[in-house]
Amino acid sequence: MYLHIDMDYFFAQAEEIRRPMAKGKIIVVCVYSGRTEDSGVVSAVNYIGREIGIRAGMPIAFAKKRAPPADSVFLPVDREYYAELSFRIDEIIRKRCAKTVQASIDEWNCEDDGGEAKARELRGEIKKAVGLTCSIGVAPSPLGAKMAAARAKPDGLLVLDKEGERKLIDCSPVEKVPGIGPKTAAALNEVRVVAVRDIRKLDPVMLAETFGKKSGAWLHALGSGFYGEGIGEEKEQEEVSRIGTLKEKTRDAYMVLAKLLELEKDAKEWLMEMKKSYKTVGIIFATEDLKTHTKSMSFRNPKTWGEDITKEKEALVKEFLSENPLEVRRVGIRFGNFMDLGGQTTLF
Ligand code: DCP
Ligand code: CA
Repeated sequence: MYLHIDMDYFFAQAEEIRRPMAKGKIIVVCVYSGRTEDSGVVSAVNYIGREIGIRAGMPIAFAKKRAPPADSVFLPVDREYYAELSFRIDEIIRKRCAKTVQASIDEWNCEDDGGEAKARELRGEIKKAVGLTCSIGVAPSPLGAKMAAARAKPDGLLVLDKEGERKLIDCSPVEKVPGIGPKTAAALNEVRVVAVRDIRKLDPVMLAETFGKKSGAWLHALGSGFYGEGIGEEKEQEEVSRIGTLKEKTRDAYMVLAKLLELEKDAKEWLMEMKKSYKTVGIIFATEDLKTHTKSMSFRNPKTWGEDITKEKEALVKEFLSENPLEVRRVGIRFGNFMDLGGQTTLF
């Protein structure tokens, strides 16, 4: 059996438990861009907030229009705190499930014979040790488990046997299936495929022609009730980046480079801790029109965190400024294409 564990309204619940006063209020966790007081987007919202239509991804100003000020709390994201909670939850799960893959900051996939009893134990232990609720799906396939967890939300548990899993997936609208993106869903809707079971009437050759061989075959299998197995391997982090907002919009290369130096120090600390060297460096620019651009370059030989890359950064910044006439609002630095020190490439 597979278990899928998904924390409920994770960032917002994390804020709730360290602010007992906010219990019962609408909690909106925000990524402030710093441009004006309310510019930025909603990152997470609790279920009371969702009842009045506040959603992740929505501009903060929209959310404020819906939320009565006396009953709501708007907070900035505190990623380190959430990462710390995530780490503690990860430990609890790994102690009880040998085969575990963390799928995101607040989701885990496990292969475990404990089924329902194991899921109850996990929900209890996580609540007791960390104070957070989660929802768990248990099913014969990883996809079924994930969809069962979504159905069980919030603070729920749904256990499916083969037949229950088939029913849930068959009846699900295609856009609700993890792995089917909005474009694929729209294309399927166009040929009157609304629920997963409708995919069965499509010709597999046509599916392969429209969506490519791999996705076409996957869709055909999905429609026919084959959901695949295995929770895969854990992915290594492939890059590290740090992004920050400039004190003011600027086109001054030295203002940009000063901010980059600060961000670079932080990113390089991570490289040092993880004992990685890198072969590519990229500079990210967010211009006043809210577009993001990246300039990057690769080194023939891997660089360690101790090596100076001032010249390269300067060249990238100047190149960008000469090509783009707009002012820069935010900048970032990204290191990628890692090698473990010792020369072994960790990727590919
Ligand atoms: N997140 C974000 N921006 C998004 C979506 C999510 O910053 N557009 C962050 C905040 C979420 C966390 O990732 O708390 C986990 O994402 P989920 O999609 O699992 O959403 P929640 O945990 O908030 O809610 P749910 O109870 O529906 O799982
Ligand atoms: Ca979640």
